[in-house]
Amino acid sequence: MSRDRIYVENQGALGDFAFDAAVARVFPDMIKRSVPGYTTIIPMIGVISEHYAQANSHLYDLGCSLGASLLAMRHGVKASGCKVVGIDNAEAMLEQCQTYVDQDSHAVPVELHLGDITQFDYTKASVITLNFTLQFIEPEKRQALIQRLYDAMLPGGALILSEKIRFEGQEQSLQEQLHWDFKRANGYSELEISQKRSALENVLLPETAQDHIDRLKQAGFTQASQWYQCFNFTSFIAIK
Ligand code: GEK
Repeated sequence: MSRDRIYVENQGALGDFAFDAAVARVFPDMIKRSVPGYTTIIPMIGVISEHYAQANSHLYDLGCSLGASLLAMRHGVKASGCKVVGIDNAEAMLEQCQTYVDQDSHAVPVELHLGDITQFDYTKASVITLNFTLQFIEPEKRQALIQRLYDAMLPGGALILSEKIRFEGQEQSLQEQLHWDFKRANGYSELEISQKRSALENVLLPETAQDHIDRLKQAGFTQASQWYQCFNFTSFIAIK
C-alpha cells in the first residue's frame, strides 16, 4: 500500500482538496491514518448489510472511492438476487475501484457508475451506505439527497451514514485535539496536519450529530441513531 505523502512538503498556496490520481494512489493509507474508527466501521458495514439486505434488492454505496465499504457490503450480503451498486464522481478513484472489484471474485454482482450521487436514479434499495461522503455534498443539497434515498428504499431498509461531526461549545476543541493526536500517532507531521486541514476547509463541511438525526427523521426514517463514534467521527443507522 503506497504511503500518503501528499502534504509532506510545504505547498505554499494550497488549493482545495480533490479526489484526483495522486489521492487515488495513496487513498487506503490516507483514510486509515486520518479517520479514527475507519478500520472498525468497514467490517461492521458488512455485518449491517447482512442483517438488512433483502432478497432481489439493490445495495448502494455512495462515494464508493476504492471500494472498501462496497466490498464489505458485497461480502456481507447473504440474501439471494441482490446487486451492489457503487457510485463516485472521481474518475481516478472509480478506475482503481474497478480494478479491486475485478480482483475480488465473489458471486454477488457489482456495478460501478461514474456520476453525481445527488442525481442518480435509485430503485429497490434495502441497504444504502454513505461512508464519509455526505460531508462533501453542499449542505443545501443534503436534505434532498437523503429524501431521494428514503423514497427509493424498501420498507425495513437501512441507511448507514458515517460522518465527521462538529460539536457545540468546548467539546469541539476537545474532540478536534484528540483527532490531531490520532493523526500524530499515525505518523503525520504538524505541517501535514495543518496543510490537509486548510485544503479540506471549504470542501468537507461537518454538521452536528443532531443535525444529521433531524435530517434523517425529517426525510421519514422511523428510527435514526448513532451506532458508533470515535472522537469527531461517527456512524448513524436509519431504518425505514
Ligand atoms: C470508503 N466510502 O472507503 N457524487 C459522487 N461521489 C462523490 C460526490 C458526488 N457529488 N462528492 C464526493 N464524492 C469510502 C470513502 S471518501 C471519504 C469515501 C473521504 C466521492 C469522492 O470522490 C470520494 O471518493 C468519496 O465521495 C468520499 O469507505 O475521503 O474522507
